[in-house]
Amino acid sequence: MQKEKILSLLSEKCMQSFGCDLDEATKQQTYRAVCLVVRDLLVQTRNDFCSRYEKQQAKQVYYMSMEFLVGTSLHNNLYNLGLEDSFRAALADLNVDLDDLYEIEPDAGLGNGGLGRLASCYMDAMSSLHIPATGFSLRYEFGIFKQKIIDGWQMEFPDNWLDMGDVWLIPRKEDAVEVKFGGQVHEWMQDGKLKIEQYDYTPVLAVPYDMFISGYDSGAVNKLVLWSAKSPSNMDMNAFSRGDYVKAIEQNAMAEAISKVLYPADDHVEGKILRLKQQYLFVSASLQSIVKNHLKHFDSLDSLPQKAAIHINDTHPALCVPELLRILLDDYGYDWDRAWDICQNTLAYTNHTVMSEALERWPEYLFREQLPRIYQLVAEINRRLVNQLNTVYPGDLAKIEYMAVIANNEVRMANLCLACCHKVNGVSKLHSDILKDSIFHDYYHIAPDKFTNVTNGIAYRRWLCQSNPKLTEKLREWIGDGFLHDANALEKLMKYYDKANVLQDLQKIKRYNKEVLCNYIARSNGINVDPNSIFDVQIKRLHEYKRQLLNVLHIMHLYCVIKENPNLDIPPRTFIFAAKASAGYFMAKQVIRLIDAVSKLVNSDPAVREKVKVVFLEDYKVSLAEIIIPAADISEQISIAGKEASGTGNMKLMINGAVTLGTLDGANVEIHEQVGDDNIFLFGLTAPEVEELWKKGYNPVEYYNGNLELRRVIDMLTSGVLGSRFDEIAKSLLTNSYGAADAYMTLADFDSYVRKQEEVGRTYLDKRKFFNMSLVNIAKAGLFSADRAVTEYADDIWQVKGIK
Ligand code: CRA
Repeated sequence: MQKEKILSLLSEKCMQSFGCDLDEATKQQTYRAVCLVVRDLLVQTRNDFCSRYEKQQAKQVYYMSMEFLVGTSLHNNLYNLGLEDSFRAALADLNVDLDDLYEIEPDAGLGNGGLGRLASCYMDAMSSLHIPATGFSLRYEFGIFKQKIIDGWQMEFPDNWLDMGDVWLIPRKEDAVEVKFGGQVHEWMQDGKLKIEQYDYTPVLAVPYDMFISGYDSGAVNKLVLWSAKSPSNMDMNAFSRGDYVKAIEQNAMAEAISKVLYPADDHVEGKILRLKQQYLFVSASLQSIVKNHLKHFDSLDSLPQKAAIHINDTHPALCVPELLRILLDDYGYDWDRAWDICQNTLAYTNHTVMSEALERWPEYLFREQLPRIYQLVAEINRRLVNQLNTVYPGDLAKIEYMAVIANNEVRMANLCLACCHKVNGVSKLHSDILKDSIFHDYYHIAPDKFTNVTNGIAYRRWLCQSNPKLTEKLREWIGDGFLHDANALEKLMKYYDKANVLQDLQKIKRYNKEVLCNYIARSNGINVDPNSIFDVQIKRLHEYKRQLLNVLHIMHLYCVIKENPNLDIPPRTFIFAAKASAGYFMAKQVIRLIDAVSKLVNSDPAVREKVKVVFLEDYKVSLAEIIIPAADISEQISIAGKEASGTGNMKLMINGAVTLGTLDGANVEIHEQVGDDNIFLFGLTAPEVEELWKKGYNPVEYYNGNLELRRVIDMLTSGVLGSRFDEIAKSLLTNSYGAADAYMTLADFDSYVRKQEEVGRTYLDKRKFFNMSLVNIAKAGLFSADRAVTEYADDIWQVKGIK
């Protein structure tokens, strides 16, 4: 697009939206004008795309997810549309730097971590692959909290993203739908047919907001529909005229509370009523709109499975099962068997975790009270399931109870999905095997064909091309542009495996990205970091199973070693952490406090700080990850084996040339398969070894007693040398006071981790060797593209095709 054209579109927008001339606009106004112009371009492309797939009567994907961690959109959209350079040039005429506008944009943080970001990566990939898709979620007024660390403590602050982020959203008030909560169910016979009606319920309106999702160099634009909750009656006028103002707005506030805030827990659930209401609101509203859309183009819902693939992203949208059934039975008069058949063939489910605290279950009374009709249907699903199980496992009451949807006064959402969906997948080979062999084994036994694997993938054009332009430019020079469309073409880089000048260039690019990060760290933390040091990075949610603690214990060990021997010849290291802890997660917050204390100790000690620095970056989010990842040398993926379902940060770091230091967990296993033994630093127990050790009886005290280095650092936790004491952490490692002692086997893996870290240091001294490893990691990262993952979903689970 010509620069002049862009400027005239911007001028028009400025006048329309703010009543001012473009050259008088503030930076914020210019930012909004740019976004609005881009949005218009997306709408045009979307309209063309819709008419094409509607004409072909193509099957569509509906991706249901409580979370979409979108991050920022302007850069992504301009990049995908191929308009970045022309907008940059046009704005330069106005003395505006496009990068400054990028910085104004708040992250749309409508997710906690991996699962939410995965959903966004898949939306991007579906647009790039021309697959007609709609994502459904909630329009949280407050996304994931903003994090500040004050005296070592994590503090949470509200994230008012809509203030600026609303520019990407288009409301469709006329398409609002009603969702019913509570009340009673009335059943009666009429003309020989059973009729059902819910009465005395509380109605809540769900208002859709559209966000357009572009694909790379693609004629397809898909949309994310975010539902916002609203009370149907603005105000109780009777109460208002009585002077009872609080009562007058009560119902309003209660309804609107539903989409107020994202639940900030990752891999963990709390059975809160509000969360159940959130789930039902978005599920019911989305299914009503899917059904309506289907009937616009086809004459009955019989063809729903042929034209719609509805995907349940973890169990959060599991209410899709009874809600779709309800619509078919109550609203469209289907009989049970036919309705169940349609549900089965339309719905598929991805499991994202084996952590038992993340398996959603609802107290039965609460479920029945909030969703009386849905409860009846779930009870009937359960009755039929138990009958069927009685024939497969006659007399095995324990097994049948374990597999039931309702048992022990709880409704179990994973079993609901397993009982209904035609496909169930895990998110890495290891994780999918664990589902089959252990947590869902009994379901696997009765329906082995349901189970499949789709290893996660990332939108690498965001994580490599947009966030690491220097590397991308060089890659284009070395291997051509093929990789921009097909990540597998990165493999061509292997021909430079040993080319000195290429390895030097890789080193230079890394060095440049490290300087960018150093500047950020200096601004945010006031710490001067040496860009020649190894950037050793662990960035992800704070969770005990991810073992940030193992990383810190090793740093404490290094501290002791250097204090003992100040002339120790090791390459300098910068340990970089970024992580949010769920607000109510006590141990996770203690670990943040420990990282903070260790960083103060290390960074202020003249004998140590030349060799080791520790940095905790506040408020980890997509846009911060985009700065850290291109600068990383070492990617810490050190969860206890068997617990990290996949990980996706591991893939983002790999494709940017960081070398993984990890356990054989989640997708690390497949990263290892790709790069081979020589290009990864593996340590620790394997998943079967972990299981074995639990069976044998794990006693962390034996490790403490048997390893002086380990004992020294554990003792530091309670000695006060860190400025304050960390008794709870020490206790959690050595005693049973917080569940099993050392439930994540940090002590068992300590020695192996320390030795591997020594190897990392030695390897880095040989820069050529290290950048060989780095090169192989980039070259072999193609497998982890979201394009590959989405293609597998499309072929094996959804049976959809891209539109030519
Ligand atoms: N916390 C897993 O723990 C995985 C992502 C995406 C997680 C990660 O290992 O990469 O999902 N699980 O598949 C989850 O959210 C509810 O479970 C995650 O992000």
